[in-house]
Amino acid sequence: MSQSAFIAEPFALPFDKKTTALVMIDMQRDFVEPAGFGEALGNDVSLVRVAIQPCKQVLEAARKAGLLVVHTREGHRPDLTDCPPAKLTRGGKTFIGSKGPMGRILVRGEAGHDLIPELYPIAGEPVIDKPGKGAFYQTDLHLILQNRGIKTLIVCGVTTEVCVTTTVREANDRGFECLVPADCVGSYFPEFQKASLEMIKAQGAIFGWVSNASNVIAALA
Ligand code: TIU
Repeated sequence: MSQSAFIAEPFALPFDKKTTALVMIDMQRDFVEPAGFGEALGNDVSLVRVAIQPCKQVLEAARKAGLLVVHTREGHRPDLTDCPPAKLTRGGKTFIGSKGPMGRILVRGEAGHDLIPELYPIAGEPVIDKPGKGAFYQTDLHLILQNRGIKTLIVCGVTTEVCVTTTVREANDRGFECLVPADCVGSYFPEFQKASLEMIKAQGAIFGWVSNASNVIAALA
């Protein structure tokens, strides 16, 4: 047994490397680089870019420790048939599917939809294409985790209050224990970042644990 524990709040989280996976949420050019969906919505992407280096360090530690690594991408079919009409128009404007400097926004196969080079998947790491905010909705993520006997998830990525916590809340309902390293998740809104992290660990870890990159790296070493 390789049972160990992550230093975390509100208390330490025991884990086994064999049953732990790293889930990297939507670290796509459309959210993290200028001129993508994030910026089209009126956000400053520099606020989420601070998570890139800590994510890279955790990704490298997870690979070295032999963890299952899963990446997700939010996006849609080129004909947008999988995009709900209510999602197509935000703030009265149409962004998804429209042409931007990195191709059609949030459309699969376009440059902006791709994962950022700093965190690019390597062979053997599943990439989950998801049409929604949560990584389980209309995807085979649960099946992939279940087939590998995964019990614990380290969840990183963007944005903290949207796709990260939607995924963590549902993962908790599905029986997974979720650890969120605070410096490995990013938000365009500092106040949402703070509140989202507090919500996860409140009430005795109501739907997860919060830690940081250095604690995760130390526990995986
Ligand atoms: N807008 C925003 O904060 N996030 C998203 O639209 N998607 C993800 O969080 N990936």
